[in-house]
Amino acid sequence: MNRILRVGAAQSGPIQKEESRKAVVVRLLELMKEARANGCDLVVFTELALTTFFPRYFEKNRAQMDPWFESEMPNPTIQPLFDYARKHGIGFALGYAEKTTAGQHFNTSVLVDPSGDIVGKYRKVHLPGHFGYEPKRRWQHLEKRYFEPGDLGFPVWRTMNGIMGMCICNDRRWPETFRVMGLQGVELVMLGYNTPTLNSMKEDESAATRMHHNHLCMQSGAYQNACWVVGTAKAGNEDGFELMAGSCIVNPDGEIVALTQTTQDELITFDCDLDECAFLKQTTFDFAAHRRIEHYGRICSQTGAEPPAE
Ligand code: CDT
Repeated sequence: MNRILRVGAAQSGPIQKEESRKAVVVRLLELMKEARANGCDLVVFTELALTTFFPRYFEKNRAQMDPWFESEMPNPTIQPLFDYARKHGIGFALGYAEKTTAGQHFNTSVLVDPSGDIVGKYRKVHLPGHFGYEPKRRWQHLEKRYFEPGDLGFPVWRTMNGIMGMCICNDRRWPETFRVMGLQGVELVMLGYNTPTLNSMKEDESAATRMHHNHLCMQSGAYQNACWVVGTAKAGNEDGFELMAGSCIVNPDGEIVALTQTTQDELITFDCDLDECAFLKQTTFDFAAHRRIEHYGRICSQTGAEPPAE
């Protein structure tokens, strides 16, 4: 059986604060239509794909932020995306802000299969930023205020002829994210990101260095776990704040094989052969043969660095 999956990374350009979910879904549908015209089997949308990146706004009363969240998925506004996917047999991954019936808030992504069913859900584990207002920052990044850390771990799912995983934005910077999925045989990891072009705390860090970090972690995650990685940005100027683009598809050798060229809504595609994961999984990264877990205890017993005494 051929396991070539034509994958689209559907980058979003900026979404302004006033832009309605309905208007955003029209944009996402346009990308989905382009993906269909290009023969895609699977489309990866970005993190918090339905709204502006609202964690940049400080709100003392956090309940006031609830309008940014979805309490159902799908819901009538988002349904057209599910309907289109089902009608044309295209799977997709979509990031959104989730409010549960118990009142919990997560930064979430769902994986929808080509029959339009949600087959996977992931809740962002590594929440960057801070909880309170921090005037020393050039802008705020309040994910720790508005979300709880994900409670689902890093599951993978057998669907679309492969083993699929998801993570979200800051998760890509942590090798543990990819390794936990690698240990479940993951073949394709999908992620969306909203990453400021510059550093709010370090004025002399260049946009090029930050783009290097962006790609470095996805390329190393792909290579070290012998899997495809699809990283989809929300890019451009939201409300005066620049988000980087650089959406890409990375092969299991860690090479970027498709890359966006703009900071707007833009689709890139690639035929990802899931069988290409096998060689590295069976040789250099044959985990069963080569990993030395007797030396990895600190990874799971210690959070912060503990340098030796001076
Ligand atoms: N959305 C997200 O996770 N963004 C972070 C930027 C953090 S800056 C405080 C990222 O790692 O790209």
